[in-house]
Amino acid sequence: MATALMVIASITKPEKEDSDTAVQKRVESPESYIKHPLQNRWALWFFKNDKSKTWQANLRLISKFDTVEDFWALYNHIQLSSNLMSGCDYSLFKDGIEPMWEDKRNRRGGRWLITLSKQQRKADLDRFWLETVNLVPEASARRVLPRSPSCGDVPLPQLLCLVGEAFDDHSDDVCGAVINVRAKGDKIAIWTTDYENKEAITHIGRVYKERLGVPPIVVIGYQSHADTATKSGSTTKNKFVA
Ligand code: MGP
Repeated sequence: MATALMVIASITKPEKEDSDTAVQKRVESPESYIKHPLQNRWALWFFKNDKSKTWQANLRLISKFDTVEDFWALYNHIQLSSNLMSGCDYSLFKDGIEPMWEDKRNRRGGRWLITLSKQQRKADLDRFWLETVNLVPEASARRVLPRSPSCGDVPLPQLLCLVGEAFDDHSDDVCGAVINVRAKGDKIAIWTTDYENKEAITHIGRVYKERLGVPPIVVIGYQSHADTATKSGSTTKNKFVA
């Protein structure tokens, strides 16, 4: 009997050690099961141009997220911008700010606008948008963004390894980002809260241009929403350029 017990003990003991070690390993690497929090919760909105409805009625909230992992789960679940019909938009805004001029955080704000040629839809649109939305939440990420497990084919190796604080002390000025898919040429913009905050705006514009890899010779402009909403021609005057 004693021998049988000893045999059983010697068979079962390593198993117990294995499971102890496994538990210990799990405790030692919380990175493997704790999601990476962002400092802000973000909301993704979709706009579909239905001419029978008002502009605001065409705007729909898709989902909110506040971790890096949930951002990627959402990003990998939705259509790439280049596959959307013309007239559609995605907007990614801090939770609590609606992606429209009328929101109190946008009323006195403006946007850094990237206008793309028709040819750039294929070459640049999706990677510019991914870089933009990474830049926006990343500005408030508490830690290094882990690489997306399912985005190995994203053609921008640097974008997933960027460390937070993209806009340094000026991240609070960022309200969100918008992509407009349009037959005449697509647009991507970062919206900020106050067109008089020159320091924040110029810093954000410089970092944004650099991150997108826009050549120095190409000028990007910042326009107030008030000017955009009341423009009479096809262009709005720039308050700042980068
Ligand atoms: P748009 O969708 O920003 O650009 O604005 P688009 O389609 O390229 O048109 P363009 O005028 O820049 O050449 C199109 C129209 O949508 C605007 O003229 C407004 O009528 C309406 N619109 C756009 N935005 C961002 C808002 C908004 O924030 N609030 C309201 N009320 N209407 C808006």
